[in-house]
Amino acid sequence: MRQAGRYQPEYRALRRERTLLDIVRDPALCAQVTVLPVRQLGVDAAILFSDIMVPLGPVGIDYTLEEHVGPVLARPVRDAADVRAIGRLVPHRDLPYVLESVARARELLGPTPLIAFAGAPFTLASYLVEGRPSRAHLATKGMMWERPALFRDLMARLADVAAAHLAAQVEAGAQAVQLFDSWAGTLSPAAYDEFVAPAVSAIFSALAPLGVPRIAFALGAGELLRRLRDAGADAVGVDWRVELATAGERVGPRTALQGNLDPALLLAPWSELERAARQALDQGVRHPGGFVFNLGHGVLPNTPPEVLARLVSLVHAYPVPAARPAPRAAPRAGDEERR
Ligand code: 1CP
Repeated sequence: MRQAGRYQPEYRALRRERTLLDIVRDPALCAQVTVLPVRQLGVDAAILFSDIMVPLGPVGIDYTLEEHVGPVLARPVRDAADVRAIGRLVPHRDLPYVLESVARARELLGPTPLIAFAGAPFTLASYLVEGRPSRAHLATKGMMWERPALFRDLMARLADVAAAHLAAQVEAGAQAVQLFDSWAGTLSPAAYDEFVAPAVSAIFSALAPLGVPRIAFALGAGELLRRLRDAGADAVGVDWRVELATAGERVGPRTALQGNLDPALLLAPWSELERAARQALDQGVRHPGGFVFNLGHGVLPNTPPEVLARLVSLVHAYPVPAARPAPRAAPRAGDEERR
């Protein structure tokens, strides 16, 4: 989830001098910002400091990240000419600073893994078509229903951008990828299947040969968990609207779970936070597909960093039951002779 950000006094101080995109374009600084939460909180992995909009500038989208708002476009993507103007991403040419940041962060992190991320096609499309953050995504859904072929073209172009961006980050050293489909939960399952799942599958298929874990996160998308698995996710992010035990039943034993603490609990009395964290751990560690303790969405800006650090210690102190021996693999041809 978002690990670096406004809850950190150091980040706020840095942002008084530099914009978010200044930080992203300065690999030495970006690597430091990426590593800071690992050093301060003791979390077990870093996520590269960036934003889902970063690969869209080079493919022709003119946007700004507005203070306290988010991505705002100079001109929303509304018609066929706008969609066709979205080009292909060539990461080594277009985003050399991101690849350099990955390499530098890896050097600073030592054995701690680095997660690369990208925005998923529907979530990116919602910023592009609405032109700014939106709750109802009406213009985006409007394009989907009124101009389905155009919308599918948009999804396919954004899938190409995300796949190229993620693959290049893995080649530069990232050890896992996370696809953020923050707004897919606003879709009906039928609309997701028809318009979005093919694009998400294309991304995960393109990444399969790289052999890194592929994590899919969608907010408010309990009904989509199985679909994220079917699109090729090795792990699914779960938010607090679905219990981890239920999420585990939905995805089955071969897909890992990640989540699912409500970030608002970090502002609650410690006893409440502890109770909810233990409940997540109790359920998560029983899931045979594996479990990554995490928040159900990004850290809220008014979160006290020391509460996050205390939560990390609680998770690390939790007694994880010894892994059950893996079921015996079926004998393979040739096993008999070797015995
Ligand atoms: O270090 C890290 O943890 C990486 C931080 C990170 C991530 C994972 C940032 C920096 N952005 C993102 C991804 C991102 N960006 C998502 C997907 C994850 C999620 O659902 O939270 C989304 C939807 C965005 C778009 C975006 N960028 C918003 C949300 C707007 C909305 O629709 O509500 C905002 C506010 C931004 C700006 C931004 N990006 C990142 C930060 C820390 C900030 C805010 C603070 C700042 O401007 O410095």
